Amino acid sequence: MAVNRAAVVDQNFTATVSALEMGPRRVDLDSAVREGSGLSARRAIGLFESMVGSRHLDFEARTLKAKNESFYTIGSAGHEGNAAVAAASRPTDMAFLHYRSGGFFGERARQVPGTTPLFDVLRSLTAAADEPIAGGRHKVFGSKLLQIPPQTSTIASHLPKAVGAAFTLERMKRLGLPGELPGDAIILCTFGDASANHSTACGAFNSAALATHQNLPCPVLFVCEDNGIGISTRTPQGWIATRFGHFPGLRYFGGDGLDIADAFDAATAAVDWVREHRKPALLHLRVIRLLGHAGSDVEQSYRDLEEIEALEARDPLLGAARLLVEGGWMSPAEVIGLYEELRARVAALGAEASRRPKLMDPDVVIAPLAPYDVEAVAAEVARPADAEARRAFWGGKLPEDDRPRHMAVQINRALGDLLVKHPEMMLFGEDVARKGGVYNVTSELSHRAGVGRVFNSHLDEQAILGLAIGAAHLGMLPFPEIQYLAYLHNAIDQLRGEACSLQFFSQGQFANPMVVRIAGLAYQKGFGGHFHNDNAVAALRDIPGLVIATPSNGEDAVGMLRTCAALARSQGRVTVFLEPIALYMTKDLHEDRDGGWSFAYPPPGSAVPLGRARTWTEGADLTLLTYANGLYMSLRVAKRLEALGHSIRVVDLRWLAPLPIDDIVAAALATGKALVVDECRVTGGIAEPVLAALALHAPTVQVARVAGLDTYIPLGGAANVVLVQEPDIERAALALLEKK
Ligand SMILES: Cc1ncc(C[n+]2csc(CCOP(=O)(O)OP(=O)(O)O)c2C)c(N)n1
Ligand SMILES: [Mg+2]
Repeated sequence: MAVNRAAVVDQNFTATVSALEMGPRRVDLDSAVREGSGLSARRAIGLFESMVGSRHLDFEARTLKAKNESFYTIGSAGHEGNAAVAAASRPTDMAFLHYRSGGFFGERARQVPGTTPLFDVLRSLTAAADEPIAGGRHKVFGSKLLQIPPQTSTIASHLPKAVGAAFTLERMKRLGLPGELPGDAIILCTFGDASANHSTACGAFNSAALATHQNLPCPVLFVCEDNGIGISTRTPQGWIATRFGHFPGLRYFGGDGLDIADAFDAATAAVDWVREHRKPALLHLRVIRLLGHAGSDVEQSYRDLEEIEALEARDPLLGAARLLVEGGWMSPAEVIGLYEELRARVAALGAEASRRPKLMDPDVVIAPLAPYDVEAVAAEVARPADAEARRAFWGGKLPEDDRPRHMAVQINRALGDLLVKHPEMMLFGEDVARKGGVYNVTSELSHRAGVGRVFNSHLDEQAILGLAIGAAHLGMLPFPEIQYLAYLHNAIDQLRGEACSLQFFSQGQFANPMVVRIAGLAYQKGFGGHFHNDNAVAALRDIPGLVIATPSNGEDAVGMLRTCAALARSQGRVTVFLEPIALYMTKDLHEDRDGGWSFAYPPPGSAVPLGRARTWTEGADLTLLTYANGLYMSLRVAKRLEALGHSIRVVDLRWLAPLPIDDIVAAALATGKALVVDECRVTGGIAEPVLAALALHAPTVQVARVAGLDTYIPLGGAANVVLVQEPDIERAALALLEKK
């Protein structure tokens, strides 16, 4: 049987401390703990207590795991020196933490009266329903009071939002917007050495450095907790210092995380530098990993015993104890007394934590995922903008006084009106500013609202969404734009893993409301190929809690955009607003110049309710269930079918998530026959859930579907053979009409 290294580390500590020789007793606790250091003895003792608390949490996690009462054993052992970063910073410096930041968490909590970090972590380990941040949904470090938003287990995915928050902190000051954090706050994020190689992390370093290059303030401190290894893969010797020692735009600080005085001095220098200069820096904290990657990790399969023992001899708790004992600040007995007292306290709290009720009710589990208070959203939609400001924004010419226009124009106006209504709204993405986006949807908005609010981002979708997440953490209302649906995928974890999970893992205490506008779907004429025509929505449909809006026309687009903004503002929700590129400029429906696809601008205050479909024609023989380009084609086909004597009901789903199930069922039952016209792919498209809903709730209805083939979309005319076309709809409709 493998030796229990936790027990070895534990015994090492007691044995080594007992054998220490105490220096001459000192009681001047406000003196430096070591000559030349800024760390006082008083503070060092406090830090040591936080470190010991963290260590006992790691031991207890394993003890509880052995009894099947804890569900997580990735710990902070060897990293406890990160407590020094908390000591050097303030509880108002928002911190996005690594899973080994137990020392930091405890030390920050020590600065805020009334907090119970040990019990909180124990309840997190045991998935207790009354754990204060995630309510038992994940083992996280998090606290609203401590400005520590919970993080997922995806390494590096929190770095883009840390940069986004830092950037926004300063942008809010420039815009004169009040914030929850003080004006001189900074943003912290911690992560491991292996994580520093991740492209997500590299993108964040780049974003921060680029801000410096552009003279844009971005007070973020990256803290790399370098233990030299990621699970079993070693980080090459010296890599972190080499990589970051001379990174343009990113100031480097290095500290020994095994020596609390040095760690504190380095952290203080780094924190103070970022606070004063409002620029990004990286603190390279050299630490070690004790007890393996997690409880289940057999470290000896990739590290020999000699090395493991050598690391254990460098235990940072021993280093801190030595400093305090040899300096004459604490006796070995006092150190061991503190150590044992904390062991007992953690054990008692652990026992209590494991007795706490667990999450058992599925409704309770998912309650924070997708909050929707219908009345609150309606009230937010109805809340008017300042009429004078609005008139000034539009130069005296209000959009509703104009003639009917196509969708691109109306989305532009809806965005403009939202910018007037929400001073905290920011709109950004690639080329959205002066160019007005690839399709002119945002033209003039930068000019009208100001470059501080509508601006171009650099070319990095993770950075765009990270900025949105970070900005929203600080109370802003971000409208990021992703240039094409195909280009969401290299950043989709920022939506799936991060944005949409935040309310779930914090029970709504933190929220990152946003409306992500994405130009997408297919049928562009003269501009083909897969990447500009992408009809794959499965990856979006899969994201829990995400709202997916697909307007088909200018009128609905405006009303839906208002609903999405209100959902964000009042419920903290995240929406993907998927704009069908091919319909942006479409003005006519049945014939040239009939103006059938141009709509008047709905005056502010009106909106399209979430998850409600729209019936376009009230036919009795057959229902066409569709959306976006499919709606446009279906209306044209319906007219031809009507000419043949058939009575066709055409319904626009408008929302792909949540789907308007009740409306779908009612519309299908009204005719007894339903053809789903899905412009997206057979696999993962919308016909799948629609047909499932009909099978479950309207089994008597005869159904059929037309959908795009499971393929990338080819260039030129070949696109038409893999995408749903009007004749396909017509053929399928006639077949269903004829069916007995
Ligand atoms: C994106 C992603 N890929 C893989 C993993 C699995 N994983 C968890 S921790 C880890 C190693 C991280 O090493 P490092 O950043 O050095 O942190 P450490 O655990 O050493 O503190 C890996 C690969 C993950 N969590 N996220
Ligand atoms: Mg590591």
